[in-house]
Amino acid sequence: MSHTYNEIISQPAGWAETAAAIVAQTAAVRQAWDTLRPTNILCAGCGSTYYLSAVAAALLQSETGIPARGIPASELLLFPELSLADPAGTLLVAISRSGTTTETLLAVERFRRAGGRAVWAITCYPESALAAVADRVFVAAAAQETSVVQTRSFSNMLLLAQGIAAAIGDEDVRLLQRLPEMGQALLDRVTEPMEALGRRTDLDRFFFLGSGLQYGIANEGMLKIKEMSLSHSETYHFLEFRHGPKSLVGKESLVAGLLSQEAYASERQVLEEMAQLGATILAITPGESLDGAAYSVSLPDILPAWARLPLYLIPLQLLAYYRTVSRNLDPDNPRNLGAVVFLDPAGFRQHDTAR
Ligand code: F1P
Repeated sequence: MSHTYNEIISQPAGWAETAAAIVAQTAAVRQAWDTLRPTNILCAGCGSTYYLSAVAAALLQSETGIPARGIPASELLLFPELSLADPAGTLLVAISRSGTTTETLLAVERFRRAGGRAVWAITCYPESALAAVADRVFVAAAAQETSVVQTRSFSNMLLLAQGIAAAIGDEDVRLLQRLPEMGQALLDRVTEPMEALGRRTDLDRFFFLGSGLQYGIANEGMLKIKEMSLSHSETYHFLEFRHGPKSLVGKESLVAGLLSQEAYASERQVLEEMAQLGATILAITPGESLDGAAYSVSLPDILPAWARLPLYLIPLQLLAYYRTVSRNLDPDNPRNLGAVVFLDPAGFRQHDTAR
């Protein structure tokens, strides 16, 4: 089997290691936060780790009540005035699997030059350039992967972000240690239906809907099926989908909804309307399966919303993987992509003096 497949199915084992590591750091994280007391938080990454930054920011704002934003590292690098309101009061959480992506490293430099308060890094590589320039480093070493596309690296770095937010918010961080068992049960339960869905040759347009904490995860699902299987895919907040994008929905469409408990009724309504327009529905929902959805994956609802997030990734990764192999593509070697985007820093020097 491919590296990608092995990395997807190995996630529960890695989650056990990562969850134990972040639980052990709970007191240290609380103390570091209490010392820092930032007025706002910026989370930044690229591609998958930009989407992870969106989840991390939502988690941190919900747990701290402090304004938190998730942005592409390139936005902080090129337009710092649009994201840096109070550098001296800002905590930057820089997220990078490799810890070597040029935009992310230059964004940290730009943040420091603007007088940024502190940099916390989330990465899979403790010896990386990003780790070297951060004030505090959170490492998911168990999640290092051979594949270009992120799967277990994403979910393990997500676990770190969850643990950090939960520690600051005085949540029971140990709940994260329930995920490995739940993740394995989910892999066992959904592999077959996701393979069947991935092999559907009548579907060629993919929409991923997520709101609140799920929006960043929906984006990651969109990117997985795009990067691996070369499929047209888009992401929207649930209710935003009605405001124009649904014009594209038809019988060739899959609409994958990552439902929440808080907005369940409103989100389910959108999926029911899209089914009426001919779409095939994949509903990933906390608690009971969604009646009427062609494919429904129920997640354990005994975990709170902040803790269950990695479980949404399992069906989305499997769907992308099986569509890729059904199209005789190699998930380990996605077209046009490399594992890390390296750029010439000299090309950004003009931004050093400006502003
Ligand atoms: C980020 C990145 C993404 C891309 C893919 C591979 O690298 O290159 O741009 O979407 O997921 O990872 P990193 O900064 O997280 O190492």
